[in-house]
Amino acid sequence: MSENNLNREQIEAAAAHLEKAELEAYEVTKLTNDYPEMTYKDAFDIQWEIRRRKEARGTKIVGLKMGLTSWAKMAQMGVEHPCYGFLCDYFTVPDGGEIKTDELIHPKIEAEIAFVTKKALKGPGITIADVLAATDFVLPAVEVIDSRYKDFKFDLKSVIADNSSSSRFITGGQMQRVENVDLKHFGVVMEVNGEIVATGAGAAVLGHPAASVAMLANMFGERDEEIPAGTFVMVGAVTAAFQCKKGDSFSVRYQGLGSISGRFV
Ligand code: OOG
Ligand code: MG
Repeated sequence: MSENNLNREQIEAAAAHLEKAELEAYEVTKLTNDYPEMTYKDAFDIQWEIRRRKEARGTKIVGLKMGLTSWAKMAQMGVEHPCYGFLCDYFTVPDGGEIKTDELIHPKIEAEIAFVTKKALKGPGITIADVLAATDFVLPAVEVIDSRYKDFKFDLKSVIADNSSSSRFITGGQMQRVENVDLKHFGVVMEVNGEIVATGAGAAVLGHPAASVAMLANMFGERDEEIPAGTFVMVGAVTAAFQCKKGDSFSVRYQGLGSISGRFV
């Protein structure tokens, strides 16, 4: 992995700046405008510093996510490599629940699938097979992303520093053992206000959703971190994300895995 160009003070200042924008729901310019020299290592260090700040205040980390793992998402955002982020206790919204639009900037919803691990995974060298063997069960998830950047526009380093736009998520539907789901072929239908806005299949995520968890374990390995047993991991949106506004309701149906719904209030 690349080295740092930013010093510790700059990393802490950038983390405080982005976290404030998240907590108070306002837009900022993308971080590479402020720090053109920042490296990927700096970007990840800023994300991990945001995580450290939250944990120090008692926030619990309840899972991890991959982002930009489908061509639909990479094309939509103009970014050509996946990224990861962490999920906090206060990000959770119950299935069928309400998302408070005023707490967010310009939210979009994403249809995802999540893995729950039963064994630790640590790269390098983690494969789809390792992930399947380490998976307790899979279940549907909907992510609400909310980039802190103006007009939802960014580059890869900026989005990594901003915890990969993580904001809210819903999980529910039917859990399944991996051997009972055709992970590549299962279909997903996303509806907003009763109209279908996107459809997709599991294979849209890096060819196989488990490849996303493997990539996460390998990226974590570069920092000497592991994905602990019992971790909830969202693999990234199967389709392009869909922008929602106050009053919108949505429902995502997952072939053989039930559905998830919610409402922006
Ligand atoms: C980055 C996060 C993308 C996904 O599932 O692809 C993401 C973004 O598009 O803002 O969570
Ligand atoms: Mg996502």
